[in-house]
Formats: sequence, structure tokens, C-alpha cells
Amino acid sequence: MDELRINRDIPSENLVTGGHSLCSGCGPAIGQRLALLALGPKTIMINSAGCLTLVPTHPFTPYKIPWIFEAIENGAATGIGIRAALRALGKGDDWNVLAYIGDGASYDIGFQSLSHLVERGDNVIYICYNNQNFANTGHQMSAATPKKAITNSTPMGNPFWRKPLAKIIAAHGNVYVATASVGYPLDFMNKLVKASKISGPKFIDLLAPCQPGWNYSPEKTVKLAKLAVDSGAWPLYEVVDGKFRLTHKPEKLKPVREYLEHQRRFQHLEEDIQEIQNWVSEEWNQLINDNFWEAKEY
Ligand SMILES: Cc1ncc(C[n+]2csc(CCOP(=O)(O)OP(=O)(O)O)c2C)c(N)n1
Ligand code: SF4
Ligand SMILES: [Mg+2]
Repeated sequence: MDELRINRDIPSENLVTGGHSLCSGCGPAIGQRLALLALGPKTIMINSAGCLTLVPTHPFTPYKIPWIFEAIENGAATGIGIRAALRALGKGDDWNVLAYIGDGASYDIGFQSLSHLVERGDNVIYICYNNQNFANTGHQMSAATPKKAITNSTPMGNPFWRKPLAKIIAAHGNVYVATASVGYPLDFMNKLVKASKISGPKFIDLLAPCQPGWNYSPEKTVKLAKLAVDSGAWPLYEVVDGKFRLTHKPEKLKPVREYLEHQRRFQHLEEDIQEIQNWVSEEWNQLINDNFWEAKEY
């Protein structure tokens, strides 16, 4: 099947059983469920040190698929190794190797390993579940934290620009790159359906709100993940064979204030909100004019 259609083709087999120790409203947990629904049971999943490795209680896991927990630097390298092991066992590309790895691991500590995976061209789906902070260690800033957001290591607001990881990975060439959001499940799952058919590296940066890290009330996870996209703060796109394409184009963007005001990590902002609005609008204008490489990412 090339594309999943709502209310018609969504697979019903949930590959995560009940019960986990994550926060209520955990965005990364929603993203993981969606990813496994899209990819199906012939998937081997890797999680590196972070919140998602809290889910299993060793030696048990809640997954109905093979799963491996590895060191934070090694998510991509583990994917390379599993693909090599599958080859040695004579098993083919009908198995998905999925690295579902945090932003701290992807943008920062395991960046080298991710770059190497893409350079080598191994057939691995790498999803960065991007909750925009080092959550598991107490919500420190990562290179994915947006500028001006409060974290426990940036109490006055993050002074740095987010690292443009999707662009950096796309610049390697010969890689499928996409952004996604847990607020737009069909867009995300369809990107995975497409990715699973491409034999080579795939990188998806998945926005996944983190209730205590972003400091909002837990029932708002999906609403925030939608508002991020609808305000232009998290554009949804893909880069295939070096060609950029927006996959979701709101007719009119919502004011970015509507996205920020629910999150206490931005509660200190007053006139700075206009500055953020200007950055987001500027980026959006570049993207709708296909100037992907010029657009500065918020
Ligand atoms: C080399 C190394 N440095 C630091 C740590 C401590 N550590 C464990 S989990 C974690 C947070 C990872 O953040 P991220 O990848 O964003 O995942 P999240 O916690 O947000 O799920 C850190 C820093 C580690 N395990 N290994
Ligand atoms: S701290 Fe954030 S990422 Fe970790 S379990 Fe809670 S909501 Fe999920
Ligand atoms: Mg994180």
C-alpha cells in the first residue's frame, strides 16, 4: 500500500501492550505507538538512553516486536549492526530496522553516529523523537531546544538557535529526510510507509511534546503538536532526492502566540513573542518559496 487513508487503512494491530511508566500525555510515547502501527510487526526497534528506555522493566518489555536498549551515543551504530546481522542471517529488507531516539541523543551526544549511518547508506529508519530537551535527566537544554525556551539549564531562556539537523542530514545526500508531528498522525505514518520502501537511510524529525519539560497540562499534548504546525513553528516537509516539499500547507498560519501561551517554558516572554513571530514568519516565507536551504529554523 502506498498511502494510508483515514478511517480506511489504519492498521489495527497495536504492537505496544498496556502499562508503562511514562508521564500522562507523553508525546514520544504517542509517536512510538504510531510508528509501530505504520511499520508493523516485522520491525526491530532500538531505543537509546532516555525516557523511552523507562518503558520496559528488564527483562520484560511491553512490545510485541524485538527491542534493544543501547547507550545514548550508539542508536544509529546499533541500527548499522542489526542490519549487518540480518544480512548475515540471510534475512532481507522486508524487516524494518527502526532507531527511535531522543533529540539529546540525535542532535548532541549521538550525532556522530547518526552522520555515519547516513554516510554509509545503511537501510535504517531513524526517528528522532524530538521533545526539545534532555528530559530523562531533568529537562536540560539540548541543541533541539528552541531559542528563548526555559529549561533547567537555561533558567533565563535558551540563548542559542536550534541546530538545523534536518538540513544537516539532508546535506549528506542520498537520504530520505522529513519532519513530522504527533499532532498530524496520518502525515507521520504515511512518511513511514514511504520510508519503509526506500532501501537506504531515512531520517524523520518528529515533534513530540513533553508535558513536564514544556510545562503544560497533560491533555494538551496533541493540541500543542498541532498548533506548532498550524503556527509555522514546526513546518511539515520532506526532502526526497534532494528535492524539498512541504507536506502540509495551512492556508493561513495561526499566530505563534497561540502555540506559545500554553507552555510555561515561554511564560517569561512579553515583547519577545513578536521577535519569535518574525523568525517563524520569515522561515515560512522562505519555505513556501522553496528556499529550504536559506530558511533559518526556529
Ligand atoms: C554519554 C552519556 N552522557 C549522558 C548520559 C545521561 N543521560 C541519560 S538519558 C539522557 C537524556 C537523553 O535525552 P534525549 O535523547 O533527548 O531523550 P529524552 O530523555 O528526552 O527521552 C542523558 C543525558 C548518558 N546515559 N550517557
Ligand atoms: S519527561 Fe517528557 S518525554 Fe519523558 S516520559 Fe515525561 S512527557 Fe515523556
Ligand atoms: Mg529529548
